[in-house]
Amino acid sequence: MVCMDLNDLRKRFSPAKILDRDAIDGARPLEARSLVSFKLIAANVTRTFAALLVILPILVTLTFVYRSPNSDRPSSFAEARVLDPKPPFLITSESLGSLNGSTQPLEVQQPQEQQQKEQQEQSSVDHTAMPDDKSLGGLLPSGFDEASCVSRYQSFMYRKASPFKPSSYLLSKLRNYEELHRRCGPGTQPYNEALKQLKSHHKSAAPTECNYIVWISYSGLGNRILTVASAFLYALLTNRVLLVDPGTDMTDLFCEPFPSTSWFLPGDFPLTKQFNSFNQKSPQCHGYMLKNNLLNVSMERVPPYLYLHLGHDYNDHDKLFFCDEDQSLLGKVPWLIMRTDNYFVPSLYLLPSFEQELHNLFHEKVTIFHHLGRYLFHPTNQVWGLITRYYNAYLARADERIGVQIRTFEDGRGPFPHVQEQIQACLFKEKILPQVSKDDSSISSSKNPKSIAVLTTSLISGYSETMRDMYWEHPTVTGEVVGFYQPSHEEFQQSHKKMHNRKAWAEMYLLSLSDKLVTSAWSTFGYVAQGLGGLKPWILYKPENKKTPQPPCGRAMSIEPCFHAPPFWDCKAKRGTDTGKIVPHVIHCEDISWGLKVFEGREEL
Ligand SMILES: Nc1nc2c(ncn2[C@@H]2O[C@H](COP(=O)(O)OP(=O)(O)OP(=O)(O)O)[C@@H](O)[C@H]2O)c(=O)[nH]1
Ligand SMILES: [Mg+2]
Repeated sequence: MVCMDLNDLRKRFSPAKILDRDAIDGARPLEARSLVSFKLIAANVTRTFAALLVILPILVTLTFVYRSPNSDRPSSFAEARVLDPKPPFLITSESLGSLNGSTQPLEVQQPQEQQQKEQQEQSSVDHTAMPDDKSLGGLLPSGFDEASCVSRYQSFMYRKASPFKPSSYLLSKLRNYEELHRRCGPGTQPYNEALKQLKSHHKSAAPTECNYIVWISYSGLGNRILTVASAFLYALLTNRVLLVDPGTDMTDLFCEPFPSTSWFLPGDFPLTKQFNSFNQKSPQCHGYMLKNNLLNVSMERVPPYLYLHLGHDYNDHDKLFFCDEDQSLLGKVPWLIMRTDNYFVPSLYLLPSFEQELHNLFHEKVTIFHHLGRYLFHPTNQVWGLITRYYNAYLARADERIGVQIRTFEDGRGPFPHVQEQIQACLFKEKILPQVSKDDSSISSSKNPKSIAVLTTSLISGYSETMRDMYWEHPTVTGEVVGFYQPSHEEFQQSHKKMHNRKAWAEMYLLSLSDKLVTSAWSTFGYVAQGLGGLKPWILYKPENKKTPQPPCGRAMSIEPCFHAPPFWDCKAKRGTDTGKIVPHVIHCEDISWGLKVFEGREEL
């Protein structure tokens, strides 16, 4: 294992330049909010005037005024605000349409018939000309029934517009992939043909029209989101079709991402029963076969399927997956069955055969999970209900939203005083929150002080409660008011429970809607939030020996997740090497010195 001193790494980058980047991360919320307000208000105004035109002729005059060149439609956020006294960004049940924790439209009573009709009309709109913001810059395809997955086309109302635009090459690659998935997905003739190979028990595969990568559901939810994204990128790079094992809860959490087909592995897939027993000693395991000379790169005849063991405990033979020679062998195998709990994307960059394509797909290298995550992961209506109800109730009205994700890997439950101290030290030192004043008698003169909503997520409630009490008991030195909100405290991981996982997903998503984000080292839960949000978080470093780390936190170098268990192998020279030093844009992570992450390069700072 190659370790690297993080201080060495940090010293290489200038803090002054980091500040410039802060400005980019923090600059969007007003723009996004004004856009939402503008859209909702514009829609309301249009409807109201249409009705008034029929009923009251006198309003014709007003209509003229409205249509006069100077008062055409509200052209800016400021103007829109005047028309709508409601806080900007507050999404009403009307605008949410059929969202009610169910995939069915809301039951609408007689007097609301008109409203229902409008909703139906809205959901049958042809999206071929979807506006850029609604389609997330063209990432999202058209052709979905909106009501079945409300989050897909409503996420833009809650998110800041991404500062990163997907490349046109990525967009065309996604559209081609969707076509491939439609042609080869479950139930199609090529799929049935490929299945025959699995059922035939022949030792070697005949070429198939379509090849597949099957993702086995494994590990905590944060890890699963990262590994599905990794497997999808691998599918894009190798022209395979990604099929997702639904496990116990994947269909309850995520909508279908590809139109007119399914990414879920059908229930009768012949290998599903073996998923649990696949391991590094399975006769079909890629690493096992290499180790026992049952497979070699010059082989013409390959098995119909291979099991890829890419979990954190994988061995040197399993790791040969990350070598070009092995990729050319794997390319001939119709079915690859993958189990991983790691975001392995950074190491794909180190394969010469993938490198150029990755550059073409992602001009901004750090946006891989950001774009693929926004493209793939749409909360189901049940989870979207959890997200939007919480957002509208507690976060929508704040002037600034801060996300703080607290995950400890200590023995025992906590709260731990050294972690409490660390959180506070980080928030103050980095000026994420204002200090509290010792002078309790000082009263803010403003009737409407700036409000900051802090969304905390943690398995326990203690940390958030202490901070909340502190900001209630003392004024801030700036006069700002600070509220703390924590949606759940599940006490411990309970992955077998539906509502537990729904809440975990909702909380990752809510964190991603923050203006600024603080995450915990080592946590994939935090990586998902930062990646979806396009936020460079402050990372709370992992405490050692129950002591508050110094410094308590540091700014991440990029929004990309960290690959916790990368290989350290030079495939060409066939010897160990530090894979964090091969290309400038794949370096060691801030929170795990032996991990790898994608980084833009010096210019990013
Ligand atoms: N609701 C909620 N659940 C959490 C929180 N932190 C951890 N969990 C639960 O614990 C699981 C932890 O697994 P991951 O999602 O992979 O997150 P992680 O921080 O990388 O943790 P490990 O995988 O256990 O190392 C989550 O999926 C949740 O089930 C939290 O803040 N809120
Ligand atoms: Mg994890």
